[in-house]
Amino acid sequence: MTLAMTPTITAFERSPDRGRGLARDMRVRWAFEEVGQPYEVRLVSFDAMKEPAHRALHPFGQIPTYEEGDLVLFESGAIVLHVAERHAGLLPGDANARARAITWMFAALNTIEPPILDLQTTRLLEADKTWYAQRLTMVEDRIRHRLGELSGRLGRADWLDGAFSAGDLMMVTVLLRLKASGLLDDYPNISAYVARGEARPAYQRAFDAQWAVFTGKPLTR
Ligand code: GTB
Repeated sequence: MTLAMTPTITAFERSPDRGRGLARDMRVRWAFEEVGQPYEVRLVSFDAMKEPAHRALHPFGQIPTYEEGDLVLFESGAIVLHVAERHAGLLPGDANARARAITWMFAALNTIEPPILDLQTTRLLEADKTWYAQRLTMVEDRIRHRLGELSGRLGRADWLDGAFSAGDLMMVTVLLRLKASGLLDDYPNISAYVARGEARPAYQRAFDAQWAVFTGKPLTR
């Protein structure tokens, strides 16, 4: 039976972040851990991701992918939503609350993540341009603008809409990419929100699993 199958996802054989949880398999691993679904991971090299066998799973030659019987998915948001819809624990039972949690998933991916990706592209690929400093300021301002809005909505709440949901899972993984930049420091409620996500046992199990891929050994906490 399809539901009884153990899903397999793909992840970097050697992640550029050295296993620090920033690649997008992390959000899928975290979702599996939250709902208690065992999963397998097939590691792929950068070359293998561009080969026809992997492109048959992922048209853009990226990770993560998801395979469960004859179902193949790509896009981390779609995979997390699939996991959340099929297991209890990541989406509320009430139909309106469920729709709002899914809205937060989209907000994380479509509204908060794009300027964060712009920041990384700017730093990695545009540092030698004459306009680098202006571009950096512009992109950082856009991020601060969104963080201010998010901070205002979150207020003193623990999570974005009642109990922890797939919306929070997605938002925390997106915000984590900003942690090293220091940009979160001006928003204490967002920093605390991210820390609450990281403190969840399911997050820690997921983090440890992808850390072990890179280091070959478990993390000592
Ligand atoms: N929209 C897609 C999704 O959400 O699944 C984006 C998938 C994606 O960008 N995958 C990246 C990839 O496969 C890995 S996560 N890149 C290889 C390629 O495109 O050839 C992006 C990522 C990579 C590395 C770090 N890091 O080391 O800090 C963080 C995030």
